Amino acid sequence: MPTPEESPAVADGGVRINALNGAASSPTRALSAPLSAEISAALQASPRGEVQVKSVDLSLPLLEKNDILAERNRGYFLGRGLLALNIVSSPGAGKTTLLERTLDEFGKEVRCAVLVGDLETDNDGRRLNRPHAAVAQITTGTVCHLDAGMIARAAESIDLDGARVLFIENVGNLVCPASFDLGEQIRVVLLSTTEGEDKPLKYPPIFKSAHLVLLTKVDVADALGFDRRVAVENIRRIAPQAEIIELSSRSGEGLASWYDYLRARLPRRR
Ligand SMILES: Nc1nc2c(ncn2[C@@H]2O[C@H](COP(=O)(O)OP(=O)(O)OP(=O)(O)O)[C@@H](O)[C@H]2O)c(=O)[nH]1
Ligand SMILES: [Mg+2]
Repeated sequence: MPTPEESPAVADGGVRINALNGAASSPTRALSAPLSAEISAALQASPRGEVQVKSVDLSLPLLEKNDILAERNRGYFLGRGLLALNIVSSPGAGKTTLLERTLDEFGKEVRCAVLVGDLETDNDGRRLNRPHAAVAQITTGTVCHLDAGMIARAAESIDLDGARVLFIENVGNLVCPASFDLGEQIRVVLLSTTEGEDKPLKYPPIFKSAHLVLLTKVDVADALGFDRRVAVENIRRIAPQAEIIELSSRSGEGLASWYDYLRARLPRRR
């Protein structure tokens, strides 16, 4: 039996983090260190876990604990020159398949790391395990989304040196992840042809929060009678702010545009 110190998995309230590849040699606790005494005390005193961070005349919004941790993550990622993407979709829309192919192609040119969340199993973490990319699996137990605290601990568990892109594959769910900022710079929402053209209309919050919408599995659109034009119209109606790329991880259609999108957003090297 490994002692808790030897075990790569970190348990906390049912959430487990397992660095499958590229484990950090000495986790720094740079991200998951306790919040300042002042903020912790204010969060504890607040029945809804909120803190008013500044003076009234600035009318700053109330920040919830997740937002505070997400801002810390964002600063950390930016400070390291890392492009962090939060990849969300309903179950089975093709997140892991896209990341597998992205690691095999784009990942050979630009060093990437992956954090992947699921309620149970490390199947996706294993699928994404490559010698050239650090990967950690987060199993959330009953929680239907990742949060900024989980990301902080998982990011510390792997060696991010040299990485320029951090892909975060969220738990497959089109509702819960919408309200949890992870500290990403880019939120990517997948809509697959197997789900139907109307999903942006039925689940608007997640699409409204997207920087990029990927219409996936276009190789089977015709066979399914899926109307790509209608789907794109629905996305534009709900999420006019988002860029849209139509792609297939199977045929390779559209992947060059996805890689160009990533390349164009890489932070400058420090
Ligand atoms: N035809 C086709 N099938 C695809 C494509 N991408 C993924 N699939 C299939 O869709 C199924 C689900 O793909 P995953 O990549 O596991 O989906 P996911 O979004 O990671 O699923 P969860 O992590 O469970 O939410 C698998 O059977 C894939 O082979 C694609 O571009 N075309
Ligand atoms: Mg997956």
